[in-house]
Amino acid sequence: MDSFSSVGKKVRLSRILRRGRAVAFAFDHGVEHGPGDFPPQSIDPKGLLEEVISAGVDAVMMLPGMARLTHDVWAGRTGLIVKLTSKSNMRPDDGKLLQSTFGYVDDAVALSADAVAATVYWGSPYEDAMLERWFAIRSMADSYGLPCMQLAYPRGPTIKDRYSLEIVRYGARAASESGADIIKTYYTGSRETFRDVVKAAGGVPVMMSGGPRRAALLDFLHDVRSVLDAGGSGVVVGRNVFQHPSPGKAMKAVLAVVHENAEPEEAEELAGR
Ligand code: FBP
Repeated sequence: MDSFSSVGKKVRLSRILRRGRAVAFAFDHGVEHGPGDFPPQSIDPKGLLEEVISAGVDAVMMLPGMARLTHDVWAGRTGLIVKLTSKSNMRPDDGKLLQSTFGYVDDAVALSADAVAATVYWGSPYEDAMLERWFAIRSMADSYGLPCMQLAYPRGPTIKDRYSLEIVRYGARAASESGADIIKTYYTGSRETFRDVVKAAGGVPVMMSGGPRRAALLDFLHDVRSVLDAGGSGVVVGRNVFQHPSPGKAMKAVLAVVHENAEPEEAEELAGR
């Protein structure tokens, strides 16, 4: 018989991954990069969330404070992933390879989260501290039946190219061996290489991390298509949506690729309309 918490985890996961796929909106940049990341059309948190939620996004990922501020917009309309670690960009360089606690699993439960998320910088000089934090979150989340997403981001002095296949798949494998229920990681630049990342994760759903805004939305939609063709489960996207002149339309295009199997060109038309 399943335990209560494994049932809870399955049910919550199904609120985020629809038939095994999802588009989540990454919205923690106000801390990670600062408000300068948001162009004028995206600076108002509630207005931006209204656009992406109306477009049909499966879940929003944000820090506890932002979830509290905006609950009247997201409640009952989309999944909530509460991210429990972060860091500002104002830190000196040697501190940028560590994320701090930004809330607790209790806060996520209180906010009615469907999942929690935490970053691990694999290869960081602070890898040990980040793993302590990860396992504290993961074991508490397990007891509440809350799925745990790991932002598996290899970065540190030994890592020459954080987007290379060897490094990304190492991070993905390490994430699955550390008990992640969903892995969010960098795109390796091709369908073939991303397929190896998905294989290395051994069955844990792998979602692409959006990354800096691509020159054209169409380029980004092609990346998303390749991730799906490689067996990936979708995308957690921030800048490629909120830095687009029309975030709601960009989100609709991404959703069309992920959930309707639309070709990128066809989906892009939706963003232009
Ligand atoms: P994007 O789609 O904008 O890349 O968002 C994903 C994300 O992981 C955010 O959650 C986070 O704020 C940001 O990227 C961190 O980016 P980096 O550490 O590479 O500057």
